[in-house]
Amino acid sequence: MKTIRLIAIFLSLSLLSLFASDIQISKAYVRAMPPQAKTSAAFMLIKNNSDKDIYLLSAKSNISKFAELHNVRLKDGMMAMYQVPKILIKAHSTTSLKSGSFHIMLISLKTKFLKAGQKIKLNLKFSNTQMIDLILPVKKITMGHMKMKMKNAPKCKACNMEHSMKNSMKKM
Ligand SMILES: [Cu+2]
Repeated sequence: MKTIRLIAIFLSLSLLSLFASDIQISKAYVRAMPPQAKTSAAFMLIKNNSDKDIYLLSAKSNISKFAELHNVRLKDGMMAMYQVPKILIKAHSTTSLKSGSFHIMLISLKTKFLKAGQKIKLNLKFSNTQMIDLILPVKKITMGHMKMKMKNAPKCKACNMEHSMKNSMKKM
């Protein structure tokens, strides 16, 4: 009984500390890549529990030389990604890092084969001085928008998949 009560206290304390932190990360993962791939990307939901806007300023990973903050835009009919200096997480809102939108680009992979089931480390730095260390699972992306692909659809450089322009436009 005593143990159970202790566990209960511990759980409620850790819940408290979760709610106390301004930034909360959920559904984080890294995209599995075929052997010899040089890049991958990390996706997640970033929630801002505070009354102030907070920016994600930088990322670092143990499996790549560089980790850049990226977004995606339509350029000359092609999905092109570009580096951004920071990613805004508005007060009391959630910013979604997802395929076809903001993402953390892992460049110059140190591992030869980033496959599903592996775990990688990611460190995130925010403008409120919060630092978050994450252990992310590597997952295969099975995307809904694969079903929506059209013939001759341009390849999205961020996710390396084809998706229909209509679908891409909606995401911009
Ligand atoms: Cu990118």
